Amino acid sequence: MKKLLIAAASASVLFASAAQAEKWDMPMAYSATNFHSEHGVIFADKVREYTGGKIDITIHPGGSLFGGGDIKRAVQTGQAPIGERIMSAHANEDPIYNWDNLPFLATTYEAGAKLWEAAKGPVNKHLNDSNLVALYTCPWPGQGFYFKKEVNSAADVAGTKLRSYNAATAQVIESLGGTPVQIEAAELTQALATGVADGFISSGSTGYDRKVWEHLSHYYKVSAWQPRNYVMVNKGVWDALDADTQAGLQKAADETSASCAAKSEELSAWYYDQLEENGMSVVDASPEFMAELQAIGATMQAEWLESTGEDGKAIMDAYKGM
Ligand code: PCA
Repeated sequence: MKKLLIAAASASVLFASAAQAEKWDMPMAYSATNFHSEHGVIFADKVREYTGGKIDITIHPGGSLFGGGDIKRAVQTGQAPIGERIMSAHANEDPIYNWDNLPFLATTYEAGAKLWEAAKGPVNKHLNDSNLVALYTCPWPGQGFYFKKEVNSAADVAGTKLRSYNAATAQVIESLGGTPVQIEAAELTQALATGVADGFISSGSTGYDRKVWEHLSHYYKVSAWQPRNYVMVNKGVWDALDADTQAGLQKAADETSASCAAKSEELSAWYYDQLEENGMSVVDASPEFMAELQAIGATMQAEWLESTGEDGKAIMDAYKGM
């Protein structure tokens, strides 16, 4: 009888803990070995720890569960409770999300962190209105240009097909006289191999992940902005959590955010070295090309302020006042 009681008691404990654990699938868009995805794994481990096992997240990197372009909708509609996406890819729906893709507004990690501090409030308001809650953001290294040839000015870019990853990169490419082709990082190697694109805008990180030295020869650092990926939760799912679980998730998110940003900064020069070691020329852009890009950046900043009204102005004023 005693044995039976013990068995029954332990079965009910088991049942109780299994019933408490919520299993969350988390789609991510970039390679499993990329530091963003590796931090997704770190985040999931921390969440298990800080929620006492209540939330059990499984990471699905490389667009394997939902392609990059589908992740926001999947989380908004509750098909996935949580997911990661480059935030500025939402700018085709709402220009506010372009806050971190304005060329030459914030070009260092320090400036990028300040800009997010300034942008956080208004951006979170827009996300909440879309049924999303941002848990953490993490910057990519500075953005530069990949080509198959030497490029010294916009005249050399004219007529080339360049891969874009959001509305802002498409605008930069068009302003340079090139033709933008929107392609997910996961499909980039294929696009370069088949001639769908002859180059692209990105950090050293994505060039390294996609081994683009097999198809391209030149990288111009420029480093004009540092777009951020972010991890979002469906707002209904978030609101249904008790306060302790929310606090555990947020603590995991805050720690992951800090370590992911530090890793991004630490790796930025290493990526350049890897591109060089694999035969690419990695250099600063010519003064002429830089001046052309700066003019494009100034136009994009002015247009963004116009299209985002009060919220954009609040972000810009807060940033400039820091
Ligand atoms: N890599 C991502 C976005 C920014 C970056 O550095 C990409 O190219 O898709």
